[in-house]
Amino acid sequence: MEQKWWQNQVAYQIWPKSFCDSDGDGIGDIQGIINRLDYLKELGIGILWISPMYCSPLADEGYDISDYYNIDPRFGNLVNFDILLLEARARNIRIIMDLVVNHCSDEHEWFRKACEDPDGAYGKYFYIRNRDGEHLPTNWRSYFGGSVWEPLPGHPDKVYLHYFHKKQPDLNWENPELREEIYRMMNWWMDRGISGFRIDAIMNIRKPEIFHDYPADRDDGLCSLRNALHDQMDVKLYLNEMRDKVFLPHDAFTVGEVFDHDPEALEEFIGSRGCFSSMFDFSGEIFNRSKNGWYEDPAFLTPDQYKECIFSAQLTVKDKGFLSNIIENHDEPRGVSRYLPQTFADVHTPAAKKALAGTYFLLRGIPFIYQGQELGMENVPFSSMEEISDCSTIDQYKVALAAGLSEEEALAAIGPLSRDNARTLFPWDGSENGGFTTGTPWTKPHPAYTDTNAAAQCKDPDSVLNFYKKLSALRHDPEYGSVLCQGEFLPFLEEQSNLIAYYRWNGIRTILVLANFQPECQNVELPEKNYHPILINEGSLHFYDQTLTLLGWQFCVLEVT
Ligand code: TEU
Repeated sequence: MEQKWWQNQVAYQIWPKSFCDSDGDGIGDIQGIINRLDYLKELGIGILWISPMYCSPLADEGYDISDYYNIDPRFGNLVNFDILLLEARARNIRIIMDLVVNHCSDEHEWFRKACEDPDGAYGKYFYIRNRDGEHLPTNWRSYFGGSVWEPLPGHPDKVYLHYFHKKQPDLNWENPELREEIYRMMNWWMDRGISGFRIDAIMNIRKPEIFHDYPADRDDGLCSLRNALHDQMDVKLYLNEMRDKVFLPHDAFTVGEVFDHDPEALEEFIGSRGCFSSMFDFSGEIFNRSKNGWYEDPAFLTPDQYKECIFSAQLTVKDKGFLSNIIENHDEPRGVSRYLPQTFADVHTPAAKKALAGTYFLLRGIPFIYQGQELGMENVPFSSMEEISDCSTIDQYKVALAAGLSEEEALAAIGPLSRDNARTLFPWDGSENGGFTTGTPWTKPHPAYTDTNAAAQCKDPDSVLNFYKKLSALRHDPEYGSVLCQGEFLPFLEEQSNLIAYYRWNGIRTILVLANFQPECQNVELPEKNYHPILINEGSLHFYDQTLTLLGWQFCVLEVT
């Protein structure tokens, strides 16, 4: 596969509302990001994905866009944005924007015009259908709960389609005019100097050719949208059009939020002639998902389950393309809370957090760090629904209650999975509100911010943050960078429980990554070779001939010669 500028990078995701507030209004902003670019530079970041900052009523925290060509005043303006681009470039950091084009906001001009004249040009930008009395066009359930159909404002006889929130009407991608509008907008941002896009919910942009009901799968009489996704028209047709009209001419880096794809079609998504540069590996995030709602999903994975997920993803992709590897994002709980289960006593130690960090970071692909992950931030211990603001979590709480859970049980079920876990304020230091703002923050800081914050960890050479810096540095290392970025992935001792071990190999160098995912020591029988340590999370290594005894939660990277 041809080498590209983005393959050796480390990427970082910012959720702007909670990252850094520069003007004291309690909401993070672009100037706040600019103020923290040196921090990101030191962390070794080369690509910065910023969650949506476009104008938005924030019904879904910016994933409902009312003007694609402007920055929401809460975050700043286009001048701030241009300065951010320049300041980032000066530090060799490229910015990618979040592209949310399955839907826009119901406050977008297009939707307002569609409401004024549903039969006019803008009516064709959306899916508007006549309503047959009480009967809705289909029984599909929105991702955020309830029917996907909502009465069209001003037209009680009509309904419009929304796969997500009712304030997020789906855009009609079958309309070539709409597609051209979107490509024009994307090129406008590319020409402004961004380097690509993270592409939101993209598998949803095409619908089934014929809209019809599917068997209901819950008592609400509705059915999962997975049925519609299964029957959708070929999504790659428009993704390839997007690639040809926007990505290729700009040599963009693009990472798709791809769910439910056909594994056979992997190369068409991320192969050398695929529609995207990369796509996220969500195998750990979607593990054992319940049909009844995500409140029933497992709150954590055992190390062996986690290994099964990441190994199978790696072995499916092999060298066909580059996955983007994550342990968390703005939609997921904190990685350390999900993959370091509290079934182990005292599991959230720096050693264990570093072991998890090293394990996912050195997989083949592009490591993404979500803000605060590099500090080892944990989930929020929610004690009441009043602390929850995410629309999807509120919906799932209701689903759990409807399924018969008590209020206490419902809160306990959604708490460890809520999207709000990752959306707390970034703890910059131990001062009031973690140094996030000089004003009153829009939400409470994480209760652990006095212990877990960037300033304290910068100073501590053994901190989780400084370990992430070492991991980043390895990707740029003149000796090891090439094998760690491009080399093949080969499982090692896959059957050994609570051990996650793999080789990276490029025909020139062989690297062995070993992580002991348990508090007890664990012996690893190594083939007869020489092993030279490149990185250890904590302690020293204990070799007895070909046996390596790893301490509890010990992680190491060895060169094999
Ligand atoms: O998430 C998409 C999303 O919610 C998926 O989990 C969805 O369930 C999937 O497409 C099912 O196959 C993105 C954003 O990351 C999220 O924050 C937004 O709320 C959402 O899109 C709507 O824009």
